[in-house]
Amino acid sequence: SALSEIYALRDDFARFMMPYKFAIDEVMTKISILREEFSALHAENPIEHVNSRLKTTESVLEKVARKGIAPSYSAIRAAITDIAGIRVVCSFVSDVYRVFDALTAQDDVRVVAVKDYIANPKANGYKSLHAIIEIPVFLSDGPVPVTVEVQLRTVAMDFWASLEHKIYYKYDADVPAELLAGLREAADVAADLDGKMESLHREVRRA
Ligand code: 0O2
Repeated sequence: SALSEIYALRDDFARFMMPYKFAIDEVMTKISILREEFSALHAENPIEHVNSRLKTTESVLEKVARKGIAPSYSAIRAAITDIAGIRVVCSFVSDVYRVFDALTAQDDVRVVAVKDYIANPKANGYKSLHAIIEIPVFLSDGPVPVTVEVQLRTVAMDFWASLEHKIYYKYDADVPAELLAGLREAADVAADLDGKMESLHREVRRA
């Protein structure tokens, strides 16, 4: 019947999403191991907090429509690289690169693309280090490569990004010019704070 076909489609999509959930679990484990090991070896923890999110079906389909992606699983898999997303918030800018290096140096992690918005901030002031990685997920009938987007940033960058996100949504992308200028200014203040904290941290370590 038509109804059972619809249920079959739903189950099919759920099966498509499943490896992304497992990939999140795997990368979260990798990050907790790094976090615990850093704490044990160096008596300091470079990671403040970690969040993960699996894109909703709604949001995957909205992106398929918006970007004009062909409605096939292989096209969606290739074009939407942030179905599995992990955000790592670090204490200092140097920690961001330290965690990035430790994660991407692992044998089973393939780096697909890196966008360094810390070295090259976006026009609005957005800063973060984005890595699209691919890891194998071992299912009952063998391994499948799965893409995960990892965003690494400092607490100050995260603070800025969460406010910017709220403002952007509030104004439905039509943000007044003064507000945009204010946000860019705030991004510079956040970067100054990161610089200051990093140098204080270095002083404390020397003492
Ligand atoms: P959400 O709700 O976090 O998932 P694309 O992902 O293809 O649309 P692009 O340019 O290839 O876009 O990816 P990019 O630049 O790596 O950025 C993707 C994600 O980074 C966004 O996901 C945000 O999480 C974050 N991001 C990028 N730019 C900004 C920004 O200017 N402000 C804030 N607050 N976050 C940003 P989503 O899907 O937009 O949102």
